[in-house]
Amino acid sequence: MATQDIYDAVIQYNGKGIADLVQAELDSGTDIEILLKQGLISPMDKIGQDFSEGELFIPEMLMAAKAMKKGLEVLRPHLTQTASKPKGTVIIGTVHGDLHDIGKNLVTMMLEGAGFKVIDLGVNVETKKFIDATNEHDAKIVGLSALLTTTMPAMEKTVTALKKEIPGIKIMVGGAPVTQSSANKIGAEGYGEDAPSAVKLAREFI
Ligand code: B1M
Repeated sequence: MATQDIYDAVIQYNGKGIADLVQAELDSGTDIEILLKQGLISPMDKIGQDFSEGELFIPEMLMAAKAMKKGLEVLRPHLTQTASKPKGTVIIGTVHGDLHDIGKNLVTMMLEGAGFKVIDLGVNVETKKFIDATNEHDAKIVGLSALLTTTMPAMEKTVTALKKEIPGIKIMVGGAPVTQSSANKIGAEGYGEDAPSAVKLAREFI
């Protein structure tokens, strides 16, 4: 199974070889979703597990993330290409205090592929920046990502402020520690378990 080679490249922090492996797998006709899940997302779970168990540390986690991102870049044109007219604007970012961006980048690519214009504010984004960007671009949807349990309060703070400042705004949230129930609790309109469900939600909002 060639997706196994991609998995191994991430686990072995092989940022140099991964682009060629992903390209070869694409050329062989493997479904992008399978390639993404088995080759690129699944090893990050293993990396996280090994980190929790003290078997590897931040530098290794960072190297794996870099390798994964290089693989994702090869998929970018395939995920973002769209023939449809812009469906609306989505403001997206990782909440304040949180530096994880791989999942958010993936959601961004898939939203673009589905025809949305996405303004990506990056990581560690303050509430005010979300509000200002939403007003500036007259966006109707905001997407918030959080990967740490410790940054979920920042997510709640941003949701509360956005709803107060911009009545009618639709907010979707996602990231490993976020659940449907926590999304409901903080007042977000939608919870995306993964990037395709974020796209589904954005379509429903429009
Ligand atoms: Co960090 N980290 N990390 N980390 N890291 C996790 C999240 C952790 C679970 C690892 C672990 O302990 N098992 C753990 C959090 C524990 C917790 O809070 N419960 C953790 C920790 C503790 C930390 C530090 C605190 C470590 C330290 O310093 N002691 C530190 C925090 C830094 C900070 O943010 N302030 C830290 C740092 C880092 C790196 C910088 C080294 C690196 C990030 C690099 C980068 O993003 N550029 C990193 C990494 C790589 C991880 C793991 C291993 C992988 C994350 C990832 O990219 N996954 C992660 C373990 C894990 O998640 N299993 C871990 C792949 C990605 C495609 O999945 O982001 O979940 P994900 O996105 C998915 C869905 O969640 C969803 O769709 C995506 C695609 O399907 N989704 C959305 C995400 N956002 C969405 C938004 C939506 C909808 C869906 O709508 C808007």
